[in-house]
Amino acid sequence: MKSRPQANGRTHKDTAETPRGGAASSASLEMPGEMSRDQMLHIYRTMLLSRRIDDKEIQLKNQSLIFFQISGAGHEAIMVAAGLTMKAGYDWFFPYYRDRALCLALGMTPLEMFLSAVAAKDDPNSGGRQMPSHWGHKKLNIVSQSSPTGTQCLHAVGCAEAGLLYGKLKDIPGREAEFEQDEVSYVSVGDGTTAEGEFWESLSTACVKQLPVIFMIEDNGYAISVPVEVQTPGGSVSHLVENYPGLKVLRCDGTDVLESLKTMQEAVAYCRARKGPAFVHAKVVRPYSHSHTDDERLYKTAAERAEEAKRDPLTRFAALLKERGLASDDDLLAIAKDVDREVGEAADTAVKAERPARDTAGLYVYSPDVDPTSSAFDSQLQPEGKPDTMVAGINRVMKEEMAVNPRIVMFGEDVADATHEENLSEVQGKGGVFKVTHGLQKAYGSDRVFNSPLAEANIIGRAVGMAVRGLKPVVEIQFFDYIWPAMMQLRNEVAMMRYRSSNYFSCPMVIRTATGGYLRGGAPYHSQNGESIFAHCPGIRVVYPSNAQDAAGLLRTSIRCDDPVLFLEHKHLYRQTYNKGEYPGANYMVPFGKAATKREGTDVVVVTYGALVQRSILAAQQAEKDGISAMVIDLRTIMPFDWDAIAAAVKKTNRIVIAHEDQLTCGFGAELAARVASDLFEYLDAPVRRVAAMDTPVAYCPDLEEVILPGSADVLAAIKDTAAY
Ligand SMILES: Cc1ncc(C[n+]2csc(CCOP(=O)(O)OP(=O)(O)O)c2C)c(N)n1
Ligand SMILES: [Mg+2]
Repeated sequence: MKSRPQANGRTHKDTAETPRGGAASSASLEMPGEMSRDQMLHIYRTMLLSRRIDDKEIQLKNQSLIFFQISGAGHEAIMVAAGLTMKAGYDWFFPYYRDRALCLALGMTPLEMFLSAVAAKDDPNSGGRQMPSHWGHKKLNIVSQSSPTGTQCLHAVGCAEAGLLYGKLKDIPGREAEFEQDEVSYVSVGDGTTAEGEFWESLSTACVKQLPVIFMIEDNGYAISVPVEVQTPGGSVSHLVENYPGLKVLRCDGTDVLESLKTMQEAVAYCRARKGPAFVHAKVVRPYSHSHTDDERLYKTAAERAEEAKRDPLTRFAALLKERGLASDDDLLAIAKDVDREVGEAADTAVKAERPARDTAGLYVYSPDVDPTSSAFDSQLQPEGKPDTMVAGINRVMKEEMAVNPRIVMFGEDVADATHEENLSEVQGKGGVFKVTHGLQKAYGSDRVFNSPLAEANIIGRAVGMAVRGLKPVVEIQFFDYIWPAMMQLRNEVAMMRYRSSNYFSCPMVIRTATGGYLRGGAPYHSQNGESIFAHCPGIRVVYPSNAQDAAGLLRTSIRCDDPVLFLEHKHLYRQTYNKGEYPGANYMVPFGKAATKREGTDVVVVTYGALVQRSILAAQQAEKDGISAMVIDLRTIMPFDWDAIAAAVKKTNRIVIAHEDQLTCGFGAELAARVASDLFEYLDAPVRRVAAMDTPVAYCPDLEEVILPGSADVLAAIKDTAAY
């Protein structure tokens, strides 16, 4: 196994020294009782460095030289212990904003922290895009941190799974460089964050799969002003998880350095030995209020605060060093002076550092390297066989792409043929509620195609953790109607990973989901559309095919491109005869943002996609009988959408109807109509018309469904009105 360089250029396997700004490295760390004086003083120095960086940041904030401050004060002992027992650039880290001392111990420098605080161009955390104390460092394996509490838990689980998968998936070229045999994933949360569902989802999967994840709970007793008993029944989260199978539950006073070290060594050893996940419940304090905008005197009494102050890890450790004769007051003063010098120099440098150029604001929403709208993704049809359904085309593309790309992993609810593999010799296999993934587990095994728990955030969050490590998750959300538990992951993690980390991290994946109505009985919760909601999330591509060949070509582009893609599969279109097609070939791709002209016409253009394509074609045929020549354009992808095709059609016909299945208000048609009105006003001879569903849920009764969803007759009426205007 290759050992990767640390931030300081050395490797973990050959260094016994301290990364700059950090303490003794894990390689040289003794059991707490046997540590040398130097090691003890290094630990003290790292803790003090962390505190003094916070102090300096508070000063800079008061001078309006930085724009946000949140401290790691009170958490330093357990954080240094975690940093010293784990290995930067070897283990994986999903910290939260209190983990400054962890990052220092791992090798992040004070300058790198101040560069983040001032929003400098060369900030390795985010290039000035994410708040300070939201850690990210490519070389150290600290994965870019967002702000929603708890989302990171599922990433750590997916990351740990990725490590194990790299160990098993022998066909992945160069996989040896992607993992370490005994690597561990670390994730930390506060006591309040343990109330989030994603925390529990991650714990479940870590235990189900016995993953090497360390869950670090930094319990300072408060979530801003809300005390722990509001979050946790009984007030102790570690008590609640004691019966989780395989989970090593450890508790410590996280303000006590030696106890913290001992606890972390036990946790890390357990995970390295592949015994399962570990849970460290560390009791800490929070002397600086929640953040610079909070004043804890508003909700904590003076007595409570005085009591907490006694547990300040820095004063405690200083006292211990003196008690053991390891340091005098003068020694500690000398360390403090040296720390202040280092902090002062780093802050001065950062304040003068270059900021990102204004014209870079739009960079890294999508991959700067792979452009799925380019001609590289435009290939010729090589049709073969008899016309087949959309579901068959999608299934075949996945089968072929999994053969070509051994990094693809597939999971979701019911996507496997059978979780009980031994049944597969006797049964046909499930392969999805719509059979879209049928046969893939049989073909590629249970490591690459498997069932997830019934938890949508779990699916997407784990996929993030895998994707940042270079696996390619192609996951399924069973019904679009149930995508909402994953919305936090989709909007705030999947969509933003690349942007917020300034392209240091990305999480390309494909999220397939069954959408749409016209099922006669789909009702409010099996009929939903909502592409406009995701078109409003910069960072995600939104694809919506209407026929078998496009679905195949667009899915291949989705898998081969380097961005997250929401791939909307219309349930009603899965098995229609009118949209069948011959299989378009094993390399067929359709570029994003390239519409298809389904019908030529000169009087009016219908711009549409999804299930409204066929309905619009029928309407156009009908209009022809009345002497109206209607053109029909299928957008095929919503984000990006083919503005050039729309503009050319409007310039030609001077009249436009926009037709989609989703509700009218704030549907994607609203965006298109606004754009046409603003950019093409002088070409229009009639108002822009929209055809869409009523602004209601889709009712179960087929008669009501027919009224609610737009049909051919609605499109025809709009064509006629527009043509006659
Ligand atoms: C999902 C979400 N909800 C609310 C917030 C606002 N918020 C930020 S930190 C915080 C409290 C977190 O408390 P805890 O987990 O105990 O961590 P601590 O700050 O005490 O270390 C809240 C409510 C957020 N960032 N994310
Ligand atoms: Mg807390």
